[in-house]
Amino acid sequence: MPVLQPDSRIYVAGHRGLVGGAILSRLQAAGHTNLITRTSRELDLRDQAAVRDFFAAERPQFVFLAAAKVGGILANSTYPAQFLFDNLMIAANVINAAHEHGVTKLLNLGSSCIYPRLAPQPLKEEYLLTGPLEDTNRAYAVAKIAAIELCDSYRTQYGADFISGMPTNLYGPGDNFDLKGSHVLPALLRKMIDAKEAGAKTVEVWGSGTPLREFLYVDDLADACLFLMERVSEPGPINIGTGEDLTIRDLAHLIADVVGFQGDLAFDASKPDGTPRKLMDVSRLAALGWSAHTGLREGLEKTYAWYLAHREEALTTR
Ligand code: GFB
Repeated sequence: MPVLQPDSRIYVAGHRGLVGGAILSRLQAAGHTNLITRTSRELDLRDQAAVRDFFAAERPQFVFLAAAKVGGILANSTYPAQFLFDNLMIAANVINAAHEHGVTKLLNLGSSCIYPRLAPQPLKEEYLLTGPLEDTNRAYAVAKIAAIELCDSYRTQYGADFISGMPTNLYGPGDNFDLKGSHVLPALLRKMIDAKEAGAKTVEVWGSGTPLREFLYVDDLADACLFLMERVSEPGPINIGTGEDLTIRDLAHLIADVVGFQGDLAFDASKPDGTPRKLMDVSRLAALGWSAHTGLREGLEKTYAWYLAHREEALTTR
């Protein structure tokens, strides 16, 4: 199994995003000095020729594929063409260039929304492609499933050591706090902070509040990514989560408690609920020796503190 050396040439694709940023920090903290990054302005990963040239020039040995067009339920349902096209192109270009330029190992990152909408819970890896997907993120999910298939096909045909980690819903410092594009956790955190500061009496929560979601703190994910890179070499998705979920209503109450917002919640039934539940079965990763360690309240408190300290950056970089 290839091991990351302090001077290994490691490319983190998507280092400006929530996931890539956490992976980069984790690698720096572990003493890795030969880290390769490009902003999307410097390198458009949808551009095949540019990606090929980049790999030819930089010759990375390890690749963390954390670059993606991502967003919450509204962004996914409003821009399906972009979510499908951008993510297909990014995955195809990076995975193919990694093969052509002899990358030792690549970790492709996906999402729990790859599993069928009504799959049994918790979601086992083998449920992939056993039923219809959730409508609100079908385009994104199809691109992420294609990326897993690419990794597996390059493994089958060429012996490439490309693996796929599937994180549950993520959150943490560096998240997207734009209310139209963000996921539920940063959205509610921001709305409650704003409401508390403005003395508002209610905060709007989309949907019915009954869907269940699982949340993983992004530094735990970064830790899992390094673990997978060094210990796992097998086809198919590998779930990364906490194994615990809660309703959106309970999440809203927990965030209100952390923030100190004492008003009411107003549920907006005109907004979609999305999939009723997507709890990861994390027994495979647990059997390999990894489990999450940041509790939801602790992670929320850290994210809240980060947001307060970096509000301008959080609201202007997107
Ligand atoms: O996090 P979220 O946008 O995405 O929404 P998904 C989760 C749930 O929270 C839905 C509700 O039931 C939303 O209706 N919700 C309540 C809110 N208030 C809000 C709010 O203010 N903002 C948002 N965004 N939601 C995404 C997929 O699904 O999850 C992606 O679209 C990806 O493809 C990602 O898989 C992890 O969990 O429903």
